[in-house]
Parts: sequence; C-alpha cells; structure tokens
Amino acid sequence: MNTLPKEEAARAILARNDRGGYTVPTDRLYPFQWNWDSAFVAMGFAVFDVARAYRELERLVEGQWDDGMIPHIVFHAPSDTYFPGPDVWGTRHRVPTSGITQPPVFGMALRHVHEAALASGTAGAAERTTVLFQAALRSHRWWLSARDPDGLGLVSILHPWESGSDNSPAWDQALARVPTTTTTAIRRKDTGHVDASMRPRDEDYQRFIHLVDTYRDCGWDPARQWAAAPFKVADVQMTAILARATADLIYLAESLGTDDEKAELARMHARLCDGLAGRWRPALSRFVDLDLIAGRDIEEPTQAAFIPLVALELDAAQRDAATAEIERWLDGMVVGVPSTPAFSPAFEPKRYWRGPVWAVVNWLICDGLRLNGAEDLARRIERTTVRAIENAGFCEYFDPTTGEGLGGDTFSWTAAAYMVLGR
Ligand code: 9YW
Repeated sequence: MNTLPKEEAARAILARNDRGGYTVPTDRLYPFQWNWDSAFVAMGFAVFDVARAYRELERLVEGQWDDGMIPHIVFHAPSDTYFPGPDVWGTRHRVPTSGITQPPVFGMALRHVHEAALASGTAGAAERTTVLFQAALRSHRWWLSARDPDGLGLVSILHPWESGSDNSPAWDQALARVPTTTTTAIRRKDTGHVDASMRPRDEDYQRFIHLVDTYRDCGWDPARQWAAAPFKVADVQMTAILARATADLIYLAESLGTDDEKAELARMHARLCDGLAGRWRPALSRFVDLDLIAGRDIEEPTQAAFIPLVALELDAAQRDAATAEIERWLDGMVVGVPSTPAFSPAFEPKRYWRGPVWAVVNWLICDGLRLNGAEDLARRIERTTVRAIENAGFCEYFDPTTGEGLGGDTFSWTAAAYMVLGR
C-alpha cells in the first residue's frame, strides 16, 4: 500500500485527539465525541488499525438512547471549553448526551470497517460487527418512526445542528421563523477559539438555543417534539445518507442478519429511495429540501443538493445534468466543492457552511459520483482536496477561492478524509 506524504501527520492527529477509544473532532473547540465525525474517523482508522476503528463506533453506541436514537454528542468526560454542555441539554441518558442527532454515516462506516476487518483477518470481526449492526438497525428504525411519521420517504431535521451544516443558507428562511428568545443563558465558547467572522452569527445561536429549550421542554419525547417543532425540514442530505447506510446494512445482513431483518431493511431502503427520487428538480439540475412548515421547496443551492448520489443511481440525463452543475460550482475555485456556490448571493467563502469546502462532504460527493460512473470528476475533486490539505494542514474547512485552511486546526475527520481520499 502506498504511503501519502502526510500520512504520518494524519495518524498523529488521530492519536492526539484520542481520548480513550473515542476521538474528539479537535482539542478545545469540540472536546467530546461527535456522531458523524466518529463515523468518518472510524473509516480513517480502518486504514491502519481496524480494532481501533471498531472501538470508535462502540464508544459512540454507549450514547445510544433506549428509543434507538444515536445522539449528536456524547459527553464522555467533562470539559468547560464548549457550549452548550450537558446541563443545557438536560437529557437523562446513562452517559450524558445531547438530545438531537446527526447524519447516520454510522452504517456506511460499519460496512467499511467490517470489510477492512475481513481483508486484514482481524480477530472477532463478525461478533463486533453483529453487535454494531443491531445498534444501527435500531437507530434506522428510530429515524423512520420519529422523523418520518407521515411516511413521506424523507427524514426531517428539527434543528440545524442535526444536519451537520449548522448555518447553511438552506436554513435561513426556516430558521428566521424561530424566535431569538431563550430561557438558557447563552455563553458561546466557539468564538474564543476561532475568529467570529468564520463562525455562525449570534442571532443563529439564539435560534439554535431556542430550539434546544423547546425540545428540552418536551422531555425529549420524539412525538411531542415533532408536534412542537418550529423548524422542520425534510432534508435530502440526511435522507440520502440514511438510504445509503441502509443499503450498507442490507449488505451486512446478507451474512449477519435474519431474513426478517433483510426484508425490513429492504422496505426501508425502497421507501427512502422513492422519497429521495421525488426531490430532483430538472430545472435546477439538483435535488432540493422541503420545508415542512412552509410547505415549500428550499431552493438555496448548497452541497446537500448532490449528496443523493451516494444513494441513487441517476438516469443518464440526470447524471449528465448533475455533473455539469457540479462543474459549474467548481469553475474559478482553487478547491471545490463549495458548501454554497460562488454565484449564490449567500456565498461567504470563509464563514463555516456558507461557502467553505469540507473534506468529508467531498468524500460523500466523490463516493456518489463514482457510484454514478463519473470517475474522472471524482478523482479531480479528490486530488484538489488532498492538495489543499497538504498545503494548508488538517484544517476544519477551506476557503474555495484561495485554498486557505480555516476554523479549527488538527481536525480528526480531515485527517481521516486525507487518508481515504488520497489512496
Ligand atoms: C457544533 C464537530 C461538528 C460537526 C458539524 C459542524 C460543527 C458545531 O462541528 O458543529 O457545535 O456542533 O457543523 O458538522 O460534526 O466537528
């Protein structure tokens, strides 16, 4: 296996962010275990240490709720460098956790780690995968019952933090309807670590915390939250990741699951793929979210538009249109794919999810492009991503117009992405 120029440095970041079987996204700014970060990190570990990759997923599952939800943060050990901490969430799980979730990359990661275990002859793989498969299945059941109660074939987010793309322009209109009043006192810590101009605005945080207050008042009960939610978006990025993870669980179920589990997963998969396929907009050459409260499409262009490629086989016309649209977003950029394209009025090349490039987003987009036969474009995006990391370091995200590294540095998922995309 070839070694990348900065492979040792990437491994050193994972070692440095290891807190005992789980990995923090980066020191101080994010001092706990984050859900989708850990799934990507597990795939990074699988390159050189499969046992540790399993451990990452096992530690995340320590935070799984009895109803099946895998929370977005597991607070394994105290830290006062992040807001909002466990006291604000007020959940009552055995291990303190947040009360919302994040994109379920877990199932994708589990298949990836399982295959790496088989390829390397790692002992105990079938047993470890089986336990984690059951956890993933429970979480997928939660997704469909808690977040698609009306059977749309699309799962919804009730908080922008759930999407993983906190201040995306996609949420602007829906979030504007959320009041800025909070019962919790807001004590931001993030702007003490990273320049405020690269972070969400104070008003965003007020609305984020208003939502946390609202759902805490619902006792974190899924049905009560669904009824009370002032923010409810059926998200194509989330649905696509769930559909793809479901396909990966179907693959694992072939050797590790029962016939009933296989049939259940196949039904879930068909429902999600149908829902997702209905979100393609030929006039825009991309997929769009649905604001369930306004009953309207969300047409703001963001990276989420192309994530459905990880789950769907597009027909030739759709594929050509989607790849041409991605090319348009890359035009004039040093590194792509921008989280918001430069032609959008909302584009801010340094502000978090409003323009910057995220290595893990490219990971998903390239995976989807490959599944849809667009190998050349996938390789081009991967190469520029790897080059940006080699030039700027393992930063949280990158300015697409300059390649400058931004946000937190020494980021775990950027290190994992480097090792996987560079191969
Ligand atoms: C927050 C850890 C997380 C990521 C999210 C990203 C950011 C901020 O950092 O969230 O306070 O949760 O938006 O995708 O998982 O890297």
